[in-house]
Amino acid sequence: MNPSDFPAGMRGVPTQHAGLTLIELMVSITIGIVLSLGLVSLMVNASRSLRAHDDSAQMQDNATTAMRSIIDDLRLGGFYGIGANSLDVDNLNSTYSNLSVFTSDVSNDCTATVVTTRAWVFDLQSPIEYLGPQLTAPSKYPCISAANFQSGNPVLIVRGALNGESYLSTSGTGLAARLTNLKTQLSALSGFSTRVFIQSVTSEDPQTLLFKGSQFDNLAAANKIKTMLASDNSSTPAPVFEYQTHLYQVAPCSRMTGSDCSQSSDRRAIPTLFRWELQPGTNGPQFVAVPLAEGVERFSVMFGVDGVTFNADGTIAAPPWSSTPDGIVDRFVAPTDATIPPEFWARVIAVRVAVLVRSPSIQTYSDAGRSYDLDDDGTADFTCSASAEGGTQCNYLRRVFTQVAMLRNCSGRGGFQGGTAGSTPSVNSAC
Ligand SMILES: [Ca+2]
Ligand SMILES: [Ca+2]
Repeated sequence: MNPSDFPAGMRGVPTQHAGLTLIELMVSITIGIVLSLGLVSLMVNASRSLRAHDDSAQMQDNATTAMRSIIDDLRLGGFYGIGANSLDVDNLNSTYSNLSVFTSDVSNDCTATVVTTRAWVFDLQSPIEYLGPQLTAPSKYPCISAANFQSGNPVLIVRGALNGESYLSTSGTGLAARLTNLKTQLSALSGFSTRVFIQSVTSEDPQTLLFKGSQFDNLAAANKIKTMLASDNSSTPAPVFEYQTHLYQVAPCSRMTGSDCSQSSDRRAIPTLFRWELQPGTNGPQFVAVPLAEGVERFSVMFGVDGVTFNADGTIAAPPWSSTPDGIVDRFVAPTDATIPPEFWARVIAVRVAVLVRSPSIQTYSDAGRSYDLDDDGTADFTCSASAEGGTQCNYLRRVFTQVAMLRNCSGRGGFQGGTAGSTPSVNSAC
């Protein structure tokens, strides 16, 4: 038979169906699995790296917020208006005794035992209070409960016209019209009646006036609102500033409820830098804790002093000091003395703030046993302990951020006024 005798489909090369052998099948499945694993691993890595990147950016943001707030406040610490003498204050020294001295008006005053004659938040003679550098518990400040305090941190308090915004009335003719205009500006602020304002001028005695918004009309009627120098314009009220007291502390959680900082559904167990501040309250201002920067585990404030004498062990020598300030920082210190002489603050011209920030989320990375040095003295200020926080304590990214700033405030110009209440403050006439 010729091949042409076969039907068309049966002609030529014998037919074989090209299927996969078992070996080929196994090889292709293996390749497929390897490729899939590679892809999954790539995606996981990309996701991890994205999260680490997000965390890193958030850490930077939190560090910047923390350092900027502290430095800005220290720059304005002790600034009470355009006058110079904060030691004699209307409303506080009973010079004008028919007005409240605020001792009973402040909610949660964080009263410290050093102040007996006035609300602690109005201790104008102490523009800065510092307790540190690494406290176990801030028992001096009863508003901070032990549960709400992350040990190993200092407490920093700054007082003054801290937002720096002034209210000045020059429109209208005559004092009465300008006072009306001033009141209009101030009363536009929410909670005006229980906000606290400060005003000071060198031409009056006492130079400084501290008042609640609700007292404005009575003070104006009694001719107690400070006016500018007579040679300038006695019919112009002196600029008014909002008075603030800020207290910085680190808490183990991002939200405080009462005295409890333990973790619950609405509270994150992430260390957070809090700033207590005066807010309008019911009868007067209330001192409340506001979360400022999450992830801040430790902060350190070192004061750059000029012309302070130290003992051999590094403690501050008893004043008076023989060294003369020359405008150049001699050294940065974080005093451990419970009582810092008031003269010390008059010699602070710079500040070095450092924060140890941890990432918001848990990472695969572990820094168990790694140490962090905030004040750059070669001694660890924080070492990660793997056993803490259910064993997750070391699974965070951590970084120390540092910023140094000169203080162009009263101190930078030659001396803070003030000191601790009851002591003789160091007042520099150039300030
Ligand atoms: Ca010096
Ligand atoms: Ca250290």
